[in-house]
Amino acid sequence: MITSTKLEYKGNLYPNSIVDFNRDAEKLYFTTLNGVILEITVLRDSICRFRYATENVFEPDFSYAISENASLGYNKLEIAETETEYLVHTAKLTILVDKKTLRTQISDLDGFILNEDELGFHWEENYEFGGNTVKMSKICQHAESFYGLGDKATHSNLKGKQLTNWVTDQYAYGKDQDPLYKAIPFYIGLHNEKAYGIFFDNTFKTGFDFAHERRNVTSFWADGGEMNYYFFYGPTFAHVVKGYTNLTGTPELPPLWALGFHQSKWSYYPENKVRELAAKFRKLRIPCDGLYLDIDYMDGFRCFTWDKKYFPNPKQMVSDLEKDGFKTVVMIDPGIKIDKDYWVYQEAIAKDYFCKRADGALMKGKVWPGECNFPDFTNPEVREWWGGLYKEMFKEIGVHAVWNDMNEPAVMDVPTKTAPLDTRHNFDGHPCSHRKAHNIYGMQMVRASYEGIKKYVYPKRPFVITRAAYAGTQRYSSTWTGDNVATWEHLWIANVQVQRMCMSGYSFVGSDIGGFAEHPTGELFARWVQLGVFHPFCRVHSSGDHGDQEPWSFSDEVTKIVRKYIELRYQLLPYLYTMFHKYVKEGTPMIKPLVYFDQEDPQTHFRMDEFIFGEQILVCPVQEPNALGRRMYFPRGTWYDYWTDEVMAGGMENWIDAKLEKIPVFVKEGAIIPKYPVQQYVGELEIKELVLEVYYKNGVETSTVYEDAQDGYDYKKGRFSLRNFHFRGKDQELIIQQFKEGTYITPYETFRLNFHGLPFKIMEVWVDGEQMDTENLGINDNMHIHISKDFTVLHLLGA
Ligand code: MIG
Repeated sequence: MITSTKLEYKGNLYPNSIVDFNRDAEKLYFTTLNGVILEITVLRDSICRFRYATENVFEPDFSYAISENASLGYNKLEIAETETEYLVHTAKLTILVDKKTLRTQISDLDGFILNEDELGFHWEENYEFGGNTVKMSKICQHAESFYGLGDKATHSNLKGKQLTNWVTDQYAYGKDQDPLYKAIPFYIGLHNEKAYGIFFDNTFKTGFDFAHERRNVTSFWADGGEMNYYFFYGPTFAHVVKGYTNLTGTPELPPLWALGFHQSKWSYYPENKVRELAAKFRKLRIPCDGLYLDIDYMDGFRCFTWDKKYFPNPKQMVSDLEKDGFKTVVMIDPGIKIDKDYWVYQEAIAKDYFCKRADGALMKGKVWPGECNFPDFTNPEVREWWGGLYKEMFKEIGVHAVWNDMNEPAVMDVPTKTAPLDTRHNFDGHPCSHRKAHNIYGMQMVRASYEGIKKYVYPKRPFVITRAAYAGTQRYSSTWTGDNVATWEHLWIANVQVQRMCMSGYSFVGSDIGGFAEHPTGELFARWVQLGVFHPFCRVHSSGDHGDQEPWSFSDEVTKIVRKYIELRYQLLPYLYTMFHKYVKEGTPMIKPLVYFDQEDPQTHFRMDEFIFGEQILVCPVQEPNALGRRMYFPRGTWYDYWTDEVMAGGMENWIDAKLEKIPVFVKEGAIIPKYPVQQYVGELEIKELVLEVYYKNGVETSTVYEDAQDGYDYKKGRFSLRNFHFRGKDQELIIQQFKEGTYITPYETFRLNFHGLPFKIMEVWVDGEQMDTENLGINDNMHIHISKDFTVLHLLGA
């Protein structure tokens, strides 16, 4: 039914034929007869943006997701034209634009189709709100798999699912429940061993359908705004995820203590309870760096106040805890109590900083403090003010970090659980309703917190945590997966969610270890700690109303197991910190599902229990009660059992014994894993020696160790130490070359190398061309040697 201006079919409107083409540097414009404009921007040879206007007009171009530090620049951009299509060539891709339908097709240089429009862009006019419901449909390729999309608590491969992105306070969510706390509209497609990604940068409620409604179609849509998506080409998973992560940004390095173990509960109060908790950690010698105060520290849940009955002298408490190696983390929520005598409320009213309804009344909602108003964090002036509210807490009282909760925003006693949709927002000068601002509200709140706190903790590094997030929030904050439940199913969910978040550019993430709602058994708690120490953010938290959830709350056996794993986490801190550095620098996810690790092995496409921690450690949690072990899949390669040094061949499944004290952990052959001694908290001990666990391989492998002052910004001036170890093993010989970058002088000068799987007896040891007196090296059972200098080349000869 082509009319002169519109092409309509089943209520949807479609573009018709292209009548005009224009190029403006890296932007290409294709205009149709009925007023659709497709703007293709070539950002990099492998990254292109597709944006569609209707009625010939684009919206102002603005995004909260995109990082200012994204790398841009391409090597080639050429346009060709045939009778039926335009062809856009970059150094990596060809994009075909059909002249009749505006549909696109993206192929690699071999002409292999990576992604193609089915119906392509189409839309429906939204008569109620104005604007369009914008839609895109793509052909789902043969045996295509889908991954990503943030915190979805569902099978890692999304094929066959339909999902929604609408940031939601989802207390005690279940498996497959959707939506949850995050909106990250980014997915990865994989077919024929090639991966690509799509990021639909639209903050309205978005929907994704992965061959659910129609077997051969993948589609996505939004309740408003523009069809505006980025395409990332692989062919590797790594390239796609890093491309997306680079575009939406990475955080700065956190202080190292933020990677330690943290203990939380709703709530630890009064003060003597907090002090007892701290003392108990030290007495039982269970390492811990962070203690959390939940909402009850406040005076009547008023943010930025203290309940003086419970905490008469917070400054003293925080400083005493700090002397004992603990950092205090406090909660701040977005709802500000309507109370004419409360200074934060007064200021916000005076400055007109609260959100308003369509007709100008203040937006009101019930949360913990009772009736509240909510700051409009999408207004830059409000963010600046909000950041300033932290001054006393950080500069005066000395609090170390903040967690922002309820920032979906969560509102009680209303069916929508959030702000009314007509609520107005500034949206950084692009005024809109809550329909558009909802998904980024929490992001802008934690951004404001981060920016304020960063000033007040300077010259130290800030650390903040958020519950709600949109794509790009990883630049400002770490996050947790919200109100989970103390069940075995939730242990499974935690594992999948953390992997998925890491795939979605957001690596600094963890679950409430042990479960938030309900009470875990000692066994479940122990299993969850075993998993949690391998998550970037490692915190026990619980609702506190079903019994205690501290490492010692179960049995002596559980306490011992928990201590052992927290100690392992502290030993692995240099490894974890190196992972974090790689994430910051390269956008490499800290945790990788097996499909990321080896996409050419189809076995990995549906695996989700096993994951790679960093680059070289394979972990597989036990997720069932009463287990004595489990079957697990070993990706291709050769793996050492971390506990026994037994060597396992990859590319197959195997049964692994894992009684309660053991989680299956394996190390890739050739890896050099750095370790620190166990400390009760980060910085307790001066590191006198770096332990290197060396896993022999007949072949080559590289490993890195990143270190710096563990806090502060000197590392940005080059004061870091990046050790690149090149390992080369032969039948009776082993060479480790070390290449160092950075000017930071590590506090230790000696190395202890522990060898695993060495197939020969060490006869000679050469360090930088000098033969060592083997007597003095402390060669012990052929298992380890001490080296008392920072070597460049270590050469072992054996027999
Ligand atoms: O309505 O502050 O997810 O971690 O302990 C509940 C109390 C509000 C929800 C958070 C949880 C926190 C709790 N909060």
